[in-house]
Amino acid sequence: MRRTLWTNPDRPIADLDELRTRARAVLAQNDKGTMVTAAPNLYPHQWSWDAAFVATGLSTVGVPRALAELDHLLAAQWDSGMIPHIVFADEVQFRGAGYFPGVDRWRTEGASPAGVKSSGICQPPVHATLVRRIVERATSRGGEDGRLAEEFARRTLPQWIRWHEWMRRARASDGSGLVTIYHGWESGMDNSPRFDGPYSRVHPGDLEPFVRTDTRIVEDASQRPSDEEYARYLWLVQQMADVRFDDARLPGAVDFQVKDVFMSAAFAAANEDLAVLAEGFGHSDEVTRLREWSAEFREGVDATVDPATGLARDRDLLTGEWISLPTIAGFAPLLSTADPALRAAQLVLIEGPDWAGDPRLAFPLSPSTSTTSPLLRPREYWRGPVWPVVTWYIAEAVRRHGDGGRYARWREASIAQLMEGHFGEYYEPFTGEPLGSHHQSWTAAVALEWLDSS
Ligand code: 9WN
Repeated sequence: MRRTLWTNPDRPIADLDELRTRARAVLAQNDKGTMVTAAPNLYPHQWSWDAAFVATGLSTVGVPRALAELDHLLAAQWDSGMIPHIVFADEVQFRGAGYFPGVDRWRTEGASPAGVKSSGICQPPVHATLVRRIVERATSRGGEDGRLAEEFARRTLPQWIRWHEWMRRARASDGSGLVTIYHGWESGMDNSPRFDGPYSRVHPGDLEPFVRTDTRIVEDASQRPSDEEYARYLWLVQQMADVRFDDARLPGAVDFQVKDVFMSAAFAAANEDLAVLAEGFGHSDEVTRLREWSAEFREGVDATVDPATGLARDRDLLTGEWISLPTIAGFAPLLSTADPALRAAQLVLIEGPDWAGDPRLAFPLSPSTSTTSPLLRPREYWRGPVWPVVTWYIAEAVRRHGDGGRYARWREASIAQLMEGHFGEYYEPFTGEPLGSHHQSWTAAVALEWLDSS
């Protein structure tokens, strides 16, 4: 039976026009001119994968501002080709708290481009997929928007290719078709139960003392990772900073090394999308290489599927063990697979009673951990809540593989979830309560995407 649905005591959204107006207002309010911060208070900087989703949302409003968002991110690209997971804004203050860990803790000076303040790790490479989306949207409109988007894609193509080259070289040169991450933050799904095993083997040594700021902003600490988890996060940052984020030294220096299946599937998809863009500009050598990578990672991801559960798996590189847990990352093949039987089986699973088809859910949308798993924690960050951005990203991949019907169903449910009006970072699956940050940029961005694609 469903629990009582959460209702906004202030002002829920009345209709789709208002949803659009309010989503635009969230992005406008979080826009600092050069970057749209990931959230007004909790995340007052630019995050890598957030920026890609934000840009596609912005492109429904105005193409030049969308492209500027990506240019800002690209200006932080390291010489190695890596795009850092955070580009820090200057002088951002919130209740005197700011974001922790800030740039000082990262010790990336000298590694980041001159004048840029960044972290030293990456996030999922969704960018090329969303650049393609922006270009397609803009060119279908034609006129100045189309010209600007094409010119942007042509100009930045070498940078996106360098980013992909870096990922293939620094994180997947073993030919496994799977990307290695050295920190849960790289996955974007920070404290997902997928990482509990690998994190249980991270034992912080002589850790610089720290004071968190996130729990001053999200006052219900149960919606955020624990202090113990944070100590591990910071220990890994310290280990990487100690070797100056040198790609060649990370394998010998870091206590967390995981083959991330969701990131790998995002990379497979993004290589195909970059190939399509490169093809448009006549870069035929690049097209061949990008399609080879796309196939390599597509196959890498398919090969992780656990026959017992039908879900894709991460692998702990330090123990060699598969991580077979029921999290949303298990649906990675929906982003990338070319195998119709695998796609069909995963679609049945994701709409089944352990996932979006659980009748107890407030909305028929997949939570970040299966509702029938003892690991589910419905309020805690990546351990259970529904993340609107993930819903849209998977739905968009499904639509692009030809399943407009499913896209439409998920669209309806996701819009219904967002009508409460806070643009939550994530949502309690059974009540629909918005949790974490409010006015989260990528949530507003995907609201605009849903509205732009009926
Ligand atoms: C650490 C900005 C980011 C998202 C991540 C999400 C969260 C940061 C944090 O916020 O991570 O990178 O401090 O918790 O997990 O996916 O990009 O929205």
